[in-house]
Amino acid sequence: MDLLVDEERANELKRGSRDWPSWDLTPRQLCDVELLLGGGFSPLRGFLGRDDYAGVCERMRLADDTLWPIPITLDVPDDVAGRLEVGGRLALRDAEGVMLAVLHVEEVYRPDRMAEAQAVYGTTDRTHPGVAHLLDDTHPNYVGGRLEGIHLPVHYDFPPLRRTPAQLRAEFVELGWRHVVAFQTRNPMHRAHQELTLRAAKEAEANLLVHPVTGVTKPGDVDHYTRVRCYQALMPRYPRYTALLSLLPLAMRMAGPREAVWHAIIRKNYGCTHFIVGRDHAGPGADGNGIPFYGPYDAQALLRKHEAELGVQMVPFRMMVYLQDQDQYVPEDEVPEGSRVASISGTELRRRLADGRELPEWFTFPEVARELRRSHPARAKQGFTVFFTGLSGSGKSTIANALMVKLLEMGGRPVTLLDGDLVRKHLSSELGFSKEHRDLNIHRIGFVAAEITKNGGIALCAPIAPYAAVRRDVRAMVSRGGGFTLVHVATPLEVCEQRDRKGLYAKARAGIIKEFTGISDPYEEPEDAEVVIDTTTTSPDEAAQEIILYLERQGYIGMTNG
Ligand code: PPS
Repeated sequence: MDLLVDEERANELKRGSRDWPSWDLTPRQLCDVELLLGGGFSPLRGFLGRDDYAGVCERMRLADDTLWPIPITLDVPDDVAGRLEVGGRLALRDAEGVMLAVLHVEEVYRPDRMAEAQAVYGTTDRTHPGVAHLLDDTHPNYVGGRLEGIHLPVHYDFPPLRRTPAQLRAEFVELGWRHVVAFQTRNPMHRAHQELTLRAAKEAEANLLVHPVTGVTKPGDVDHYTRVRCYQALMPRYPRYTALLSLLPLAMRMAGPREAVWHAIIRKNYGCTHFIVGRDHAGPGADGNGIPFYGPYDAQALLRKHEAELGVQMVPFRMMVYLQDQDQYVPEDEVPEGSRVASISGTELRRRLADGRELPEWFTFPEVARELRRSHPARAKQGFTVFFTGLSGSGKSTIANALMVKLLEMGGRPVTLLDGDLVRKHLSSELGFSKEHRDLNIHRIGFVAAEITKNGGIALCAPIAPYAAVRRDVRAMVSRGGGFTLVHVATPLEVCEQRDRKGLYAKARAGIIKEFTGISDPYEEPEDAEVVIDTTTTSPDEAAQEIILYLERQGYIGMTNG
């Protein structure tokens, strides 16, 4: 299928679109539209209507019996569904409002998403990311209908590596590749993957297509920019002219066995004759009780049943393990008895990356490790936030200032101080001290701190931040891009009030200032602070030193800094 129309028809559709309802596609829907328009989802010509949808859920087949394992549906909210008419059109636009395609509305229906989850994923457990997305993040109406494509979504990254199915098929012809084995991946490729793909190509007597997913993968995966640089670094490890790297803008569902069948169909559309299925293909991992959603070789079993009908040959693989004495990777069922084997799990790898620890050469090629390290620098090079919380007059600003000076003296990273008073002047001047306003104020501080941290700087924040929930939000926001340390300046209220540097406590007691923290407004003591300081007994210098020592122990400052 090629659903893109010619220029004349595209202009006609653009003119007509003035009177049609519009829908801005979500990132996942954008991926689906790209694969539909380019023919990656052939033989589909659009989003599934009710009969096809029911067939796919119940028996993995479209209404006309064609094998198709994953529902490709367009979900929209009630207000959009309410404006649709059967026989009408819906303009599908990207995030900037550019019309990519027109949907000829054939059906609008409300799916039973619980039943869909059970049928497609075999579970309604929300720890499965595909199920969580379906039940919590999809709109309640599906719109079925044929698509006319105006143009494909635009990608500004890695243009030479992006090919439509037709382009890739033409390239195989030009290269004289008659047999092509595709390798699907959503992770960086290490030595085990390289060995596996090389063996697969030899076994199938085929050339190799490294075909990583760059659309939507599992939450928490290494970002696709880093991964693609890793694949580019790895490609010269294959014998010359035998392997090709191309990107697949797919939104994965993590549906294990059904997804393996789907992946094989997609690769056939891209011109491949063989498809590698390893251990736990497209598996979402384990549920809340540690039990895997799918058996390690369920995907191989399901594809095995359908490969003849599909006309794609599966190349099954066991897990690859490292033989220490031979310095070699072999499938786990070929390990000679008594040999010493080694492996690093995905979790362990993520931990090593986060901690800035070494990735051994037996595990990954140094050129790949270098790319991973560039986007996951050692802690001493990552940004971090130190977030102070405590009553007014507890000493937050004084300690934050002392800490800032010490960090500037050390050098190496830019430091920004987001002091309570400063923030209220520049970022939150319109806000008061209601819970709602305080939360908004802390969210703003958190947003700025997260940006600074993500970009490798140090943010020191010193608001009162009396509410635990919003402090937790900030921790989560900042931690995505670097370190977060909560410092509770726990100077008791009596001491703060006795000092009353700004005369505010006297005013609060007299009722002149309302909603004053500790007097007429709550302060929720943190239970998750990494450092607790009481300035009754600790000087600002000692307090700053204590935080420096903590940061050193955590690896954020140290020998490699500066
Ligand atoms: S919050 O709750 O985190 O949004 O507060 P913050 O932005 O840190 O602002 C606290 C400073 O504002 C002054 N101030 C008050 N504090 C608490 N309650 C009330 N009602 C209030 N009104 C004014 C006070 O000087 C705080 O500064 P610090 O440095 O904490 O003493």
